Amino acid sequence: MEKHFKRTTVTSALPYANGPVHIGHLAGVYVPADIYVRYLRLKKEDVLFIGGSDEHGVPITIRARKEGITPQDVVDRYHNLIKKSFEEFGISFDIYSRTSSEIHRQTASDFFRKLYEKGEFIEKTSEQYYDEEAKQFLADRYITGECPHCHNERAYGDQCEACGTSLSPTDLINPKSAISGSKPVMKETKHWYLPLDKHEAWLREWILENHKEWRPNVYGQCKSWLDMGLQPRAVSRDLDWGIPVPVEGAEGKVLYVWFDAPIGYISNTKELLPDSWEKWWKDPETRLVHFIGKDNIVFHCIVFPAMLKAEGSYILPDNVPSNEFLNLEGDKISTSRNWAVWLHEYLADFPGKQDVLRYVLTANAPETKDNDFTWKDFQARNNNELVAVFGNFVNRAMVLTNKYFDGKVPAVGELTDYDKEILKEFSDVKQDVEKLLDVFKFRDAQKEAMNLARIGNKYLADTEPWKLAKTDMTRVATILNISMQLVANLAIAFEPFLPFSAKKLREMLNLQECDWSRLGSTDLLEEGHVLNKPELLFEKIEDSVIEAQVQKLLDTKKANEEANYKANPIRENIEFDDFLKLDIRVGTILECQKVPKADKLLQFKIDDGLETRTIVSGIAKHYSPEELVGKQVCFIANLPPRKLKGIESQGMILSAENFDGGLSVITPMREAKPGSEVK
Ligand code: B3M
Ligand code: ZN
Repeated sequence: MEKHFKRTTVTSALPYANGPVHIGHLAGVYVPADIYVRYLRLKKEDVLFIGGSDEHGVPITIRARKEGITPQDVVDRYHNLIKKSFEEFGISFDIYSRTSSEIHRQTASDFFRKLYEKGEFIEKTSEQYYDEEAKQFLADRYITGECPHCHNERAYGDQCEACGTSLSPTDLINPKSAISGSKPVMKETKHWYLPLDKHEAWLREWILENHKEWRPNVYGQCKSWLDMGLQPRAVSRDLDWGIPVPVEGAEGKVLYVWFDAPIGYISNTKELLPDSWEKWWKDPETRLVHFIGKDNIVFHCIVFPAMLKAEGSYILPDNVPSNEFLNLEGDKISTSRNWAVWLHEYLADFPGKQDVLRYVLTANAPETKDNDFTWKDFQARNNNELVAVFGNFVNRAMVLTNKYFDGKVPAVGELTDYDKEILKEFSDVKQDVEKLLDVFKFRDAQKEAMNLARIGNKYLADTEPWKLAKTDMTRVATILNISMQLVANLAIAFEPFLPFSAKKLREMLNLQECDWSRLGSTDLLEEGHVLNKPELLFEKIEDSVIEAQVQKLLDTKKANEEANYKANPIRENIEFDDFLKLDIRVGTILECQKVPKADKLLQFKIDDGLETRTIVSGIAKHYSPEELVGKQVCFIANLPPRKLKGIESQGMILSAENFDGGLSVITPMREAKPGSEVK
């Protein structure tokens, strides 16, 4: 039995206020959340849409340090920029607030204290890296050193960006403090932990048994976390930016950003509705839905629910629709590499074209797998779909009605079988779109809505009213009445997806209100209804405009390459004998397979001329096993063996690393005998 809810609280992930927002944010979280909320509002359901900026965390302090300003300066700048971008794109939050607000500090502190008093935390002392010069503990991101897997010398304490491996600071070879450059020492520190292991049993049942309807990517990620077994998680940090841990003996410690950020949803609701916020968070008849990106799944499906449950008075999320990632022209979007289409820049280049981007991002939404945004596809969808299908149909129907009936909706006469067929096709549209929106299938839902315009175009092309005008005006009237009903349906159906264009279309149609309940009706416009002047809804985007955008990205790529070259200059000369110490050989790959539970690693069996060697290499993100078997590679043959995920690796396969982090395995130009020396 489906549960009945009285109201819905919709949240969308709080973006970090350490940079502007880009198309990946919009596609992954904010456009789908906005479509959903607009849809519920149109159905006259009680819904609240909560957003805000996430203003704590280490990346913000790093940015502040780099620019020589305070963390508060950083978040003030970006919070305002982000807020404005969302407004401009029609993301219709009921509130967009921030986690540096006083009400949030209060709410998060109270939340922590309640868990603390209930005995829901455990306290643990551990050793962590400490910078004696700067006199502070070092967050993982503040420690750099050599990656133990790929030997990149600029790996961070939490991750090596070259090979993608997750690290902990103690894994690094030759760790260095990013603050003072000194070698950090180990020092004891006390923190509070949420014992997730104690929550495992109910989480298992709640997700794996009771929420099988969650998207497969969400369900699957939760399952793999739960199957690995949950561990206690620290909810405090040694840092000078954040909400102070509100208990005694916690000087210099703040709440971990992932502890306070989701509470931000609650604080922002409180800020908006000081007297009635509780029913949106505590009434079992409220449905809570979190829109997030895939890197936030564990926090929203496991950690935050455990916090809410431990607190005791809150409801748990009913669904957590999470998208995969959107790439840009084949590469991962990256703020630090400026590889993105920033929303404020898009608007400067394409003023008034918010809906075009909304349309393209939904049509190409990364709902089930990572997808790619390309400017060519953007142009094609604009020109071939919005202009040629949607805009063209609306324009033809309106222009013809103007021409033959003076801008008044004509009377419908006797229907032909073909008319009936057409009318039948769009009578199901409401049900079809709703069915898809209810299960968060936004791209298919938008396709259904677009189908109305396709039907309309075909109808006009098949009936050719302009040819009948001389002979049969009654027939022309019927055709244009049906066409205009279709146009009016488009204005309703697209309201959640393309709010700006839907509004413009309603104005052209002289329709005051958007009545969703009447979607699919064939009498939306009465006979004699006076239309306003038609305007173009969409316009063609020329090649030159697209080329300019592509050029902008090429320039970014070039600048990144130059910057990288500067950051990685040719190293100082070495002795020839040092080179001779390296034993590099050619080998032929006999077998290759993925290493279970390590998404970066491949395990090889390599013919090295004498015997078969096992080598483990962090290139799984760049090559599939099938494309490597039978190929020749170059590898270092005289490194001491080391264990990766329990497998002993006897050597290191050589790859060229592109400036953007892509890897390209080195192979001899002509086939060489396995075991040949490379010199
Ligand atoms: N700021 C991470 C992110 O933007 C984080 C989300 C918080 S949601 C409570 O991906
Ligand atoms: Zn590495």
